[in-house]
Amino acid sequence: MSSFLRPAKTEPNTKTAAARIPAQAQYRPVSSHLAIAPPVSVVIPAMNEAENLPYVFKTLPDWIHEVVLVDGNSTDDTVRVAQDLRPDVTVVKQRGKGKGDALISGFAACTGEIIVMIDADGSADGGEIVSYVSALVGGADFAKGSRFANGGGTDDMTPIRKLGNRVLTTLVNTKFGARYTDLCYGYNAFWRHCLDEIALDCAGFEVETLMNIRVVKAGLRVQEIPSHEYNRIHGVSNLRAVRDGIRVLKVILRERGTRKRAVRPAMITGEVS
Ligand SMILES: Nc1nc2c(ncn2[C@@H]2O[C@H](COP(=O)(O)OP(=O)(O)OP(=O)(O)O)[C@@H](O)[C@H]2O)c(=O)[nH]1
Ligand SMILES: [Mg+2]
Repeated sequence: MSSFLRPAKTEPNTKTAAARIPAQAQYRPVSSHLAIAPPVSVVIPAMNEAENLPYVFKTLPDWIHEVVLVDGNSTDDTVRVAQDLRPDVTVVKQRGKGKGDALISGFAACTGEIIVMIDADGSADGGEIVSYVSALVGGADFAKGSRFANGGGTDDMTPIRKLGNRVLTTLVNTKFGARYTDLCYGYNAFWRHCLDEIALDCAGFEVETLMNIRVVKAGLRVQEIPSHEYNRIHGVSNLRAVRDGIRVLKVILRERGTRKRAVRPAMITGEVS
């Protein structure tokens, strides 16, 4: 049997995620339990993560289409280690500064239909990618990781960060009519068409918040995926709770609270907005 399968024919309803996939897309089997998957690009922002990359790359499924590593002008061996581990890795040299700037550059370099964003510090398990992809193939536009949905968890967050995240999550839910359980989390996946609808324009750690707000405002279908965040393996966090919390708050206050609701063809189990 060919390892490439054509997607099943869908009704010509442009509101469904499946209807937005190019007809010529070629799908690869994932496992005996999940038949097909569109090409999946994994974007990894990395700044001085050479010691962590072996752990991260080891967890990535072998059926992904490509890995795009966005190097934040690392002064260690981040790029060389990535290329040694995976000779086919696409390395993007970041021009500006910050995680948001890195992700925007990385997304632009992706050639897959589905884009997964995952940190390089060893806190995320690439084995969860199949859950994200399943949600997207099942009809969601945006699969959003959550450490606080049933089945999720975190070893990494301090009580003060949990409190800050909860307050900011509540603020976004109230202002934008979302039902998120986790706002500031870097493990998410989406169909590439989402990029046109959310037009990202931020530089720092507020990027996830901006994405989460704009997907709701655009009326996209969001499904939360329970995810476990492990401790960073080596090195120290680049996040500063107060500085970056204020940046997140500014984004929330700056974005208008009006929502453009799309007509939905069907409800999805676990849908949150
Ligand atoms: N390319 C690039 N990557 C960055 C930049 N800032 C952070 N990153 C990466 O973004 C990911 C998340 O950054 P972390 O410093 O772990 O911050 P965090 O995960 O939000 O915070 P912790 O939970 O404390 O680890 C890591 O893979 C970093 O290497 C940057 O300016 N450029
Ligand atoms: Mg981290």
